[in-house]
Amino acid sequence: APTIHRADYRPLPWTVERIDLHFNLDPTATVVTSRLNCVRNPEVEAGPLRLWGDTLECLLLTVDGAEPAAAALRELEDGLEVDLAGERAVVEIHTRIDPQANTTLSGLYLSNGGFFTQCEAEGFRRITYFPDRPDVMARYTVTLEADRERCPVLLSNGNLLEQGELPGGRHYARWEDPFPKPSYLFALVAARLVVLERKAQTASGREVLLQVWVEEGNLDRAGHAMDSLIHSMRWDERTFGLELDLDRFMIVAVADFNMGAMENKGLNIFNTKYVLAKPDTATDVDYEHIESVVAHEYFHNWTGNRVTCRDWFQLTLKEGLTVFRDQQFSADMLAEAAGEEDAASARAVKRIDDVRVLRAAQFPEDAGPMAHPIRPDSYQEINNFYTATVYEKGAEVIRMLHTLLGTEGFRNGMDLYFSYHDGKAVTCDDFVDAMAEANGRDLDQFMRWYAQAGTPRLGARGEWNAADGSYTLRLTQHTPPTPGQAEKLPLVIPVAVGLIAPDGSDLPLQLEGESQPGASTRVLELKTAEQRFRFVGLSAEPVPSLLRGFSAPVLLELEEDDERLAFRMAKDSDPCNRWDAAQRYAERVILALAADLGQGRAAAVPEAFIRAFRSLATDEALDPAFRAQAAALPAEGYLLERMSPADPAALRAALRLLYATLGERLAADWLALCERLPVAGEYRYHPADAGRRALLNLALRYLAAAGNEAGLALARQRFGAAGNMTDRFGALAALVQSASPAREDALAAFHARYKDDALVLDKWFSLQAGAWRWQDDAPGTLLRVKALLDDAAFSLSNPNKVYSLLGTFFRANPAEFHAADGSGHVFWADMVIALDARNPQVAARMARALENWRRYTPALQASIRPQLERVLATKGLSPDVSEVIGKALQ
Ligand code: B3K
Ligand code: ZN
Repeated sequence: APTIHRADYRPLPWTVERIDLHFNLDPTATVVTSRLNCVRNPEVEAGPLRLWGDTLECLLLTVDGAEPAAAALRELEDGLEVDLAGERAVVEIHTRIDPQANTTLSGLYLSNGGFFTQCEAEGFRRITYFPDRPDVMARYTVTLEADRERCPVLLSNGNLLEQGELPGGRHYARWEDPFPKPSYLFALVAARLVVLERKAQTASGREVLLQVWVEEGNLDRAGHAMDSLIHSMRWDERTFGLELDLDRFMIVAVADFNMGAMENKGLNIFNTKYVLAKPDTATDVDYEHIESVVAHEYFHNWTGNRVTCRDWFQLTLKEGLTVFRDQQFSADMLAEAAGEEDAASARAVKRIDDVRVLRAAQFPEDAGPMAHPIRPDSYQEINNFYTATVYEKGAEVIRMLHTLLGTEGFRNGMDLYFSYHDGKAVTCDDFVDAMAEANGRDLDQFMRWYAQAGTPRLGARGEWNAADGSYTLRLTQHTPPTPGQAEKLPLVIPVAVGLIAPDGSDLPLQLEGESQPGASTRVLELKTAEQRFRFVGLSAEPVPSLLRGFSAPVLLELEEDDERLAFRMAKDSDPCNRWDAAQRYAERVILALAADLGQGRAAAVPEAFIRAFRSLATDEALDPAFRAQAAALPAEGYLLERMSPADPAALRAALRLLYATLGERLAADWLALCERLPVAGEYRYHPADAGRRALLNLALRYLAAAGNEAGLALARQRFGAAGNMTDRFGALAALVQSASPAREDALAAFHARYKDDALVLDKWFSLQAGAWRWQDDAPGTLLRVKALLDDAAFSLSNPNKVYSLLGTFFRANPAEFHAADGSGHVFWADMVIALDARNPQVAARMARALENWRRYTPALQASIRPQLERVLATKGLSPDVSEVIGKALQ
């Protein structure tokens, strides 16, 4: 596939002011009529109207009512070109499409008999010919016509103008969106659905209608999404002064969906996974995700829709910013629920979640063949760039701006951004310029965060001068080379620092040249390759606590011995760094165990680590949610990244040993926790309760891993008696991740209970795909995964099923996936090829599971390479998969 470059962006000579769409919906032959009011862009050199189209059958095209001369209409590989005269023209196009044959879930497709659309990034061109670029913002009117039986509900963006009956059992609805929008935000839904609705008032007193549309039988699972929507509205009004701009806001749940959700103007379409929840079917984590995805899509209404991206290279303009906004929202929701006393801990727990995702998903991406800046310079397939880098690292970049400018400065920058760019399609520079102008700051060097790929290394060394009570912190930075970027320039890195006294208290910080000490955490700005900061007036040698709150998306390289890590685990006043000290200590222990076990040497968990771990996990002064974070080991994906060469089998052996040791040595503590933590009364989604459930389930997990009889009995008992999914699933997960034969009965009982519930079955598939081997002679997980492919509830056509079974196996079970006989790699290639024929986006996601293959042991590389080559040689391979594999093999 050809490579598209950011530098090649040119505005189009013709844009569209209004579009009038008419859909005659039919499962196999939908006719789309489109009338475009085209306007010449006076600022651009004259040229034809460019229309993109993909898998369309063109029935008719007229310009101002007449068919154009043959020479004025040219067919291109990916669409059409039409010569237009003058300043304005009306172009009418009729196309026929086949929604039923559309298995890509991009464009117009069928799910459970209903019609749904997904247009971002380039799905609209699969519906009709159009200048399908985000910088073409048009006003839409849409008429939907469909069979009344099959599709009693007809929805599109904006406001409903009219609806009525038609002959032949058909009916219609006409919608109008008052705001100009790019085509990627178009949506329609025509299906058999029921609605939960509420009226709400906006801050300025306008009444708005809020709707959550779901399939019949799911109304009792729509309440949490509705509550989340209302909370999101209130938060955006309060935090950024941003109000809902439409009279009606709809969320629709659909079972077949490539991603989490989509922010179409006024008509958000969601994967059912991020809408439906009731205590019996959804875990605390599901509730949390629903709240944050609903918020994310709602926040896009301003950051993405009102102000959109000029081109797809600017994707992080809306995604990084909107992820940052949803992270802040979730932290505020948690803090509010926790109450004043526990608010800081609640925020830290959320921040730790964010950091975990970044380290487990984004750091490996940034170290592999797909590494790219948050604003990429080129791509072959834009759908491959909805990445952890664009989203999560993008959010970290926005967070650094927030840190550097302060809450008020950031808000002023946002206000200025909207005042300049509302209704426009803009670039990341426009955003940062507004921040700079509103704050009177020069952010030119900061822009390098948008341009450079790779995880920067932050080096730190402290020097204590007892004679004058000063401590000099020497900070260095260095970003390793990434594909296409050998040299990197120094970044602006905000480093939040604290200095801890020997008794564990924070020392007041006074930099050389300052007249008096200030706060106990302050943000240093590292701007060059190396910089020194001298703290004065100290009475004793401090222990530095760096990057508090994870103030920058970097890898901190600081030499700390075990005692110092244990000290910070126990004393650091910054909860994120307390957690991080525990992670670093665990990482060190695990990698040492893996090295020993990999070499066939005897290995044992150091006593000092067990002691430090135990004090933290059992510290009753700490909130259970935080202890659950502190007691959870670093993600396997992150650890593999820290291992050279990556040896999944040795890593797994180390983790098994560590789980079993911690389970056994702390058995009495875990059992005591299981007595103390159960939440009485009816289930409610509340962070305090969720924290207790999380810690209890983790305790069960350690006990089960150790084969502790009392623990296993408790897991069985809690599984049987559970009153909600969090308890039931937690107990089941503990059983599945153990050598206990009880896991099979429990899995069967779980299946029997939920056999008709697609979302719960996803959990059942995923648990089995993620299962470790707890006995060396047990059959490999691959056998189970293969058998589950034939399960009646499984389907390669449903992304949720693919992600649960195959995604979990390929991405979250490295030791089983990379079994030494190479069977996992052959299976991976078979699956990627099979998926690619149906749904390239889903296939590409699975394909990415092997992109970092060069980091593995030589034996694994030798087994992986032929499979990569086999996939690449497949006839008709999509650009999606071919970009991923091509880059992996480069
Ligand atoms: N903007 C969509 C993602 C679309 C992905 C297209 N392959 C969801 C979101 O980020 O909110
Ligand atoms: Zn988004």
